[in-house]
Amino acid sequence: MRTQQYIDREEQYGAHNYHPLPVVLEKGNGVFVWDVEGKKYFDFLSAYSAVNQGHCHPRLIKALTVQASTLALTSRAFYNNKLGEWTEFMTRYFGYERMLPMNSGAEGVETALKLARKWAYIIKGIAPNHAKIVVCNGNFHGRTITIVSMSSDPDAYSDYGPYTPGFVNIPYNDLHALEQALSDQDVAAFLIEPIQAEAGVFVPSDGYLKAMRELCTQHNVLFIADEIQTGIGRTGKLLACDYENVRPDILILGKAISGGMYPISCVLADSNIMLTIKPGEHGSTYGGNPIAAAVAIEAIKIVHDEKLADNAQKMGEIFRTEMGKTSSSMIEEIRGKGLLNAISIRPIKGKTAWDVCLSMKEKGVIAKPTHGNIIRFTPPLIITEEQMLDAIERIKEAFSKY
Ligand code: IF1
Repeated sequence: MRTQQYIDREEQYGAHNYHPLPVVLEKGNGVFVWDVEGKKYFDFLSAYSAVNQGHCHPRLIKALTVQASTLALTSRAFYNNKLGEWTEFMTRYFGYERMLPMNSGAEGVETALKLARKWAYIIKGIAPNHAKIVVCNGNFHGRTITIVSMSSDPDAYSDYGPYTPGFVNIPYNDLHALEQALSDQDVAAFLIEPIQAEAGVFVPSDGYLKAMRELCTQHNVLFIADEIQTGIGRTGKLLACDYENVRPDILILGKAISGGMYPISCVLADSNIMLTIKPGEHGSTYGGNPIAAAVAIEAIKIVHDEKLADNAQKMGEIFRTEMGKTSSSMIEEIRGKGLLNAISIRPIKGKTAWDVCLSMKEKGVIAKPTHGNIIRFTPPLIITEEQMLDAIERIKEAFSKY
């Protein structure tokens, strides 16, 4: 079958909740993916930063297949021999007392919201059902109805009401607005992405994370960091919060904690927060299953052993420097940290970011625009300098058409 036949079949039988680039992938290895016609591409999306370790990493395949052949799922009605190993590994690695495992990033975010509210009523003493959580305009934390209730993007929340109450929106990267919001005694937590990826890779001002951490501490408000996309080496450090040495009270991880091999998310916190949820008050059928434990331990070990954060730092510098030399008048701004980068596109003669992505595809690099005119460039963190320079040449050729 040819590409169009695959696309037509999916159009006919599937839901239409995405508008994918017209490429049908069937194989992945490292930084490369191949389509059904055998064409090879650099993957510059990495499944939205889930495939940091590269496609089909042999160590992840081994961890997945060995565990899947041994014991796949027990549910949490019983103990299993892998979850304790995983919780000990993760809490030691990230410096927290406890971990709660879930599956999707959105489930991790929902878990963090529930912990913040439990803590608000049981520990901080906020009146029942009065807890508020401050979030930023431009946020993206997932797709559940409660999470889109926080969103400022009509595409995310339109026609999904009635919305979950208890959220206060403030501008991103605005300390004065945060200070004002935190003067409300009913605020339980401040939830933020250390870099707003979906919004278009907006990096806050130097010092913002440190200052907001101090404001939260002063006001006895929990700082919740959503590092589902920025974490696990993507920005050139293990966590984006590490750039300013700030420690979230609740840390949410997902995506690359399994290297794209299995849906896994988790929440890390200390006992005074984590133990506000008692037995039977939260859970999930697959949360904390043995396969997730085996894969997630290996995925973090790979990031450590292969020094992927350092590589992301170096390759990201090369990307921003080399792309900065491109003369294309479509390039408005190049921004990012590590290998979480974006280029905002000035439409020219009706040509948009989408057209640039189609041209890049023809040159053997696949990426996708976000919010119309921004192209995100997030290759796997294993990319070598030679591969990065090769991909940059192809990207420049795609831009040179305009
Ligand atoms: C889609 C966006 C990226 C996330 C952050 C939580 C989640 C995500 C910071 C939820 C997920 C994914 C979802 C996917 C596309 C992608 C995305 F464009 F939607 F916003 F990456 F920027 N926090 N992001 O980025 O995790 O439940 O998906 O596992 O929904 O289209 P999830």
